[in-house]
Amino acid sequence: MGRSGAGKTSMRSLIFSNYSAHDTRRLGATIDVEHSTVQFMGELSLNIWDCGGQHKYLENYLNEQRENIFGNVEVLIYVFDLETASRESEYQLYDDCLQKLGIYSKDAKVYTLVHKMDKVPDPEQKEARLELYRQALAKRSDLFKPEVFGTSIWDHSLYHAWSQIVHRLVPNMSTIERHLEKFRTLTDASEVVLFERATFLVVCYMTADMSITQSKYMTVSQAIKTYRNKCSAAQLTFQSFEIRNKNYSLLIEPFTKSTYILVITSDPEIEPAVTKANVKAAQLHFQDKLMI
Ligand SMILES: Nc1nc2c(ncn2[C@@H]2O[C@H](COP(=O)(O)OP(=O)(O)OP(=O)(O)O)[C@@H](O)[C@H]2O)c(=O)[nH]1
Ligand SMILES: [Mg+2]
Repeated sequence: MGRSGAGKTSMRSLIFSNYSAHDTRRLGATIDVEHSTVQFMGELSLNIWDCGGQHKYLENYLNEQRENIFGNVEVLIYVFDLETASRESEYQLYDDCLQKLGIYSKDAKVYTLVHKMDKVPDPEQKEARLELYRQALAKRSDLFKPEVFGTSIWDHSLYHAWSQIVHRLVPNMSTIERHLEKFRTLTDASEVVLFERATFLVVCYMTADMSITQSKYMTVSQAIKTYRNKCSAAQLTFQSFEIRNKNYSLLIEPFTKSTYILVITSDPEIEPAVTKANVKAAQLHFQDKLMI
């Protein structure tokens, strides 16, 4: 949800339909609501409602269609355009949406994305602008405690936000995390990451170094997705990826039906062939036992 031109269809197309950031310039305004269903992590079906943000549609969502639009919502993603002409009217619309959500889906989770952050190149100013939104939004939504992310289709910030969103939707996440950590320790890997196959969003990661944060892997998501699009434009298929130097070896391989795995080992004694054999050995376990 969000005003026309905020970037809703662009982000959906980047994450779920292999668009590049450049391709989004061709998108027209969304007419009414565009429904799509994507399979995610095996059994999970995501029903995405991309609600066109032109005034006439917004009026309709908040009035005649309110129960249809705001009923049975699991997650509402509200997209603010950083460059909006009138922040007050934007906040008003946001309040109206959350008020309807409070009536029809009070258990929904709300994420607010302050989008087009690339328009503010200076990192300090970026953070200051985001903080303004955080403070304003914290005052407004007492029923929902929205998480606020700064995003842009031009960098990995969009992958960061969407990975957080879908992470919460995968039902058996804690079991997957436990098994991944076991795999990591058994194979002496320093870092292991699972990516969803189609979107390349980070599903979960395990690392020996607790100071590593998820954003490190978002750059990998963005890079691989971009590289994979380039491969398919050249009618080639991306298979796997390997780097080896004196400090570490890194491997990205297809893993289960719905995931890719990234394994980093820092022990020079461990040959990449051994890591590959370990990945193969774990494949069936993750696929059959965890159904992913
Ligand atoms: N600079 C910049 N432009 C963006 C970004 N995301 C989207 N855009 C541009 O914003 C324009 C509008 O994007 P859309 O995705 O069609 O907007 P929308 O929210 O779906 O609009 P409606 O369908 O009318 O509600 C497009 O030209 C995109 O290329 C971003 O992160 N940064
Ligand atoms: Mg749209």
